Amino acid sequence: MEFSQEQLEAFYRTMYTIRSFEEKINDLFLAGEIPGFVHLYIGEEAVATGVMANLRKTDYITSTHRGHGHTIAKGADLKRMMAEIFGKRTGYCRGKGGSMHIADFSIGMLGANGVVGGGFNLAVGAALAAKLMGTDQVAVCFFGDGASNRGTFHEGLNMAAVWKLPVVFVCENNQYASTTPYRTTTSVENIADRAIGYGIPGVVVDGNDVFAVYEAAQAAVERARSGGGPTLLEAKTYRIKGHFVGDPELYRTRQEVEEHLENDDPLKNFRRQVLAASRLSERELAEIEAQVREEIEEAVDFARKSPFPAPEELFEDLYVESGEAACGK
Ligand SMILES: Cc1ncc(C[n+]2csc(CCOP(=O)(O)OP(=O)(O)O)c2C)c(N)n1
Ligand SMILES: [Mg+2]
Repeated sequence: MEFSQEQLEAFYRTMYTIRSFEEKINDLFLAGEIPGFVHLYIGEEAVATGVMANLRKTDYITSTHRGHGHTIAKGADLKRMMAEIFGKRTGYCRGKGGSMHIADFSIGMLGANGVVGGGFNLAVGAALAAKLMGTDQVAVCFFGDGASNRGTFHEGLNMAAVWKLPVVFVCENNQYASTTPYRTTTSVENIADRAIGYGIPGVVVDGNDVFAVYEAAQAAVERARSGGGPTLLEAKTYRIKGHFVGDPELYRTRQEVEEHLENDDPLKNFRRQVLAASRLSERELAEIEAQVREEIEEAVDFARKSPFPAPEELFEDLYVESGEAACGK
């Protein structure tokens, strides 16, 4: 394991932050404190963590309806995220966007997206801008197995390949698109196999292993940054929770979920590996966990104490003025 102590701690801190932030969201949603709809990323933490550890603050990402993990790993403020999910005025979109619209342009986070497959052309556009302006920024597009069957996937990959744009397409294959197993809707064994059709590299990686994701993403990001063009990276992972909080999950058995929990939980995998290699101790891991839990409690407290937007703010921030962004100000 050639990772530094600092890197190992950072991996665990990010994965644990995503996990506990979302466990909290799950409980608060069930307690009726959170309005709207929430889709949890629990089980997929190694993907966002391993990819984002290769990015700079100025690099771009596009996200999905399941976007909390991407947003946290890109370095967003937990208080503003929590407040937005609560629908409060201090949130990223002043409480008018909720879970599926969190964006923070100041850290290159171009937005969660309620439109499945809505991120492809945003990422391609951001990468085109970077190329035209001669910066060495990279854009990473996160999307699901279901989104890979939308037309925007094919349009985005083709254009990025033809113009050799600095994009990394990261498919989070969590086995399901809502209630539908990906094998019943997808024409290929691996979504990464579709890269052949666009003349770009297609790579399959174990999405439950943060080290494997980090290494695969490193190669793809370097290739994009150095002018080599796009890569399609498929991270095989598993959605441990329902499609949304409240999903009755009639399309899979409890036994299937339990098996994945035992064998494929990225946090458990990480702990097993670092403890076996004596790289981090139980005590060091517990210290990180305690710090993270405190931060999350502070975020919940901040969100609870924040006001809701006033009715007269309803029509504010609907239109962008002078090129200024409405979200992520
Ligand atoms: C264009 C569009 N079609 C359908 C939906 C409804 N929908 C929301 S999530 C989802 C499944 C997406 O599956 P996948 O891309 O695998 O992402 P996952 O939920 O597994 O993370 C669907 C069909 C939508 N939001 N947008
Ligand atoms: Mg999916």
